[in-house]
Amino acid sequence: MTDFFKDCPRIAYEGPDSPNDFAFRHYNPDEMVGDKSLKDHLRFAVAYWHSFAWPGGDPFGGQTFERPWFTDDMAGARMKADVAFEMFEILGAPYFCFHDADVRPEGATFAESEDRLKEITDIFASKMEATGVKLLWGTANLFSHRRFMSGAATNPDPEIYAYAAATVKSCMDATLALGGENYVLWGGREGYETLLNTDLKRERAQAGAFLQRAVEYKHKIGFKGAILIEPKPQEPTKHQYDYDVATVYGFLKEYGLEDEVQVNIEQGHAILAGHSFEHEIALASALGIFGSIDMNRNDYQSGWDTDQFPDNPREVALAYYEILRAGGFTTGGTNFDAKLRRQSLDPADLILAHAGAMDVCARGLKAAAAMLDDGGLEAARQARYAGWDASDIASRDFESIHAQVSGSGLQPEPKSGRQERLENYISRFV
Ligand code: 3MF
Ligand code: MG
Repeated sequence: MTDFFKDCPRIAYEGPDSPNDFAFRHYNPDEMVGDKSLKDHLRFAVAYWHSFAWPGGDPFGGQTFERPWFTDDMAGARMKADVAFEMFEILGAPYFCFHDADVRPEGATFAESEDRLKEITDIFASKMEATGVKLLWGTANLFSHRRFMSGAATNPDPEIYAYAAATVKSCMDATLALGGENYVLWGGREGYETLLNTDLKRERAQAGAFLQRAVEYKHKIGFKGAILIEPKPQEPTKHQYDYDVATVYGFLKEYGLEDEVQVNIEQGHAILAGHSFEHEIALASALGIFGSIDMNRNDYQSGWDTDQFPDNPREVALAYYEILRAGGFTTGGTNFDAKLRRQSLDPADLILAHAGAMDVCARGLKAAAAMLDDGGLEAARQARYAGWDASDIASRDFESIHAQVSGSGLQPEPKSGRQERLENYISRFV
């Protein structure tokens, strides 16, 4: 037991009127919504990197957080694991997610880094056993170290591709060993800064080969979880190859992977791509590649990836509406890929940020379930397309349609899309 969270009690559900900061007002994990508890609907995960590894820097200044485990040695990594699991328990968070680089200091060689990862994986395994906390997904950090500055799979140097492939193998092994339910590939620096030095066609082919090899390896070791790509349009590189859900789908089709790989959709990345979160979720589910979400918003004015905790129940409700409409999560869940503001120094800030976010998500999910149950949006949508139910027009050729239209004096009348009425409908539930 560390004393890091000594002033933070375990968070329990106390109902919407509780004045206690350290309480859930809307997230009652055991509350049934339809045939599942809120805990099983939402499948919350804490992101190890932002909560325990990020020092609080921004482009104008470095570390603001002083954490006793920021020592860059294995003693620090072990203390970090202790604190992380203490936080999971305070929150009652059922899952966590991590990159290799979040949990162990970099070794002098690949082999040393991997040994260190194995040591921490063993520690995680016993803590998971003791607490019941599970791994939503594992992943490899293929973007922070300088070796990856020009990309990992898409690097102009095949030795970097090799280093990245070996790293993904070791992280998939760790994810399998911990019973992880997904494995995520975010294309950290898979993109380019300038076409002047870039062979775009070759780099895309490298990324395709890399993903095919990752899928092969997953099957070889019997990993039953989903492989998820996380789209993002830019930042860190100017042009990221995994721009958005539609782009990723085209890429998966090109490499024959559309039945093998799904997407982890982040709200902030959707915003950066000029989409709403619910658009990206709805598109992924329409294409059959919806997997999981990173539930963290961006600042709407700055245009940066600010990774903030969700605070808007209406926005969240529209996202969960699309998820519930698609049948809910299977292997996926709600990962808070969110960080504190750099002035939020207190250990309690970490707890309260997550507790508040869990409450916002619970409100959103309950509103979404109530809307789906009420059926108002689905009825309006069905009515809008009702003409198609009895129409064979899309299977007919243009000449026969032309003959019919020109001969019949057809004068179609436009009908209202009723957007404001539907927006008012949403307000009844949120
Ligand atoms: C960057 C992200 C990433 C991914 C993570 C998964 C560092 O904008 O969202 O967080 O979620 O790397 O591999
Ligand atoms: Mg993310």
